[in-house]
Amino acid sequence: MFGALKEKLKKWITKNKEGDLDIKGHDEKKVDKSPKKQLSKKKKVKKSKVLEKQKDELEQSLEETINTPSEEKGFFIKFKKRLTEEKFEELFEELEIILLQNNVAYESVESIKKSLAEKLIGKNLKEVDLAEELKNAIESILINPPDFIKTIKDSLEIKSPFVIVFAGINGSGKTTTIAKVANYLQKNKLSVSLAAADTFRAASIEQIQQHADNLKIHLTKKDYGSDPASVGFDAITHAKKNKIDVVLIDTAGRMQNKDTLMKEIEKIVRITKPDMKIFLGESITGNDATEQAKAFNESTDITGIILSKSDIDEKGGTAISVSQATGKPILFLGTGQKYEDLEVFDKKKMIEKLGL
Ligand SMILES: Nc1nc2c(ncn2[C@@H]2O[C@H](COP(=O)(O)OP(=O)(O)OP(=O)(O)O)[C@@H](O)[C@H]2O)c(=O)[nH]1
Ligand SMILES: [Mg+2]
Repeated sequence: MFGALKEKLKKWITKNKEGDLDIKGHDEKKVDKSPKKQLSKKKKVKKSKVLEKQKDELEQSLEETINTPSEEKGFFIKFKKRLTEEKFEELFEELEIILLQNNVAYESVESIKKSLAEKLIGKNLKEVDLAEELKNAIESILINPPDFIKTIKDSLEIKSPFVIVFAGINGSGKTTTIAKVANYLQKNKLSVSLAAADTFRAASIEQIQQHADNLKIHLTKKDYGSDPASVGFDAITHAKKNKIDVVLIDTAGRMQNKDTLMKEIEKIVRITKPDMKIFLGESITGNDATEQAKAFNESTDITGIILSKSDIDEKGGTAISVSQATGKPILFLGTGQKYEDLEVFDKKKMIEKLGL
């Protein structure tokens, strides 16, 4: 994960951390070169404000130099190389492109920009830790999930079984992830059963039956075409009778913009009253996954997100933006096709993966 993004961020930091900025001349030259900026009246006003600010800074810098004991003065006057607002815009423009190209949603790019602006404008880049500031800016838009196992065990003290519905568009990894989650729950000493509530896609029941057999767990199923909500309901009845701790309900892949399909998931939720509603998104689909997560959240108020296929996602921006877009945490990352390839989401780990 983050292969491409990590490299680009590293280059951006290395390039800029030397703080080779001069508030005198350098900025102005760059501004004059841009014909777009010359044409824009608004920008001209902004520019004159910026130049005024630079002038103030220059004067302040000169004053500080004058007040500095002579032995501390160089032969030339040392200007303080502080990052102006305009220079920050220039510096961030490059980072913005890197982030957008790597699937970070625009909204999240704006948040990162705001955090960085607060930390960097007016500072000498040589005196700030650019990697640290970027790390903090990204970390601030991530959400750590609550402890998955503890949440379930706490709830089981009150009622049983604990019911989880998985939703997401076709091929996003729902069925595979359900098997991974079942395996994870078993490893944590919780009994599990599955519900084949995808009665729509050909071979979907055989696929989940295979996982149930491999993991030696019960699967509640009905014929293709039967009501998915009733499969979920039957699975809960079976779990109650057999004292099974957790029921995982598989659903059919549905497009988030197709009303009828969205309504179907709402019906499953209404009938089975799940304790958790998990949205499955494919990490590699970038902004599509983020938009789908938003739509599912608006429709069924999801508990959290699992991003599958993070092992083949070189960009990784979805993992950076999806929580901010929905206000919901990523619970797990899917990291491969084996049952063990499920990683609990952790902000710190994620930042480490980014190399920051
Ligand atoms: N590399 C990788 N592949 C994954 C991961 N999760 C799922 N897959 C693969 O993605 C494909 C689709 O997974 P499914 O679990 O069938 O997806 P689904 O959402 O149930 O699909 P539908 O039932 O058609 O809606 C399969 O080939 C899985 O092996 C993952 O974390 N990493
Ligand atoms: Mg499936």
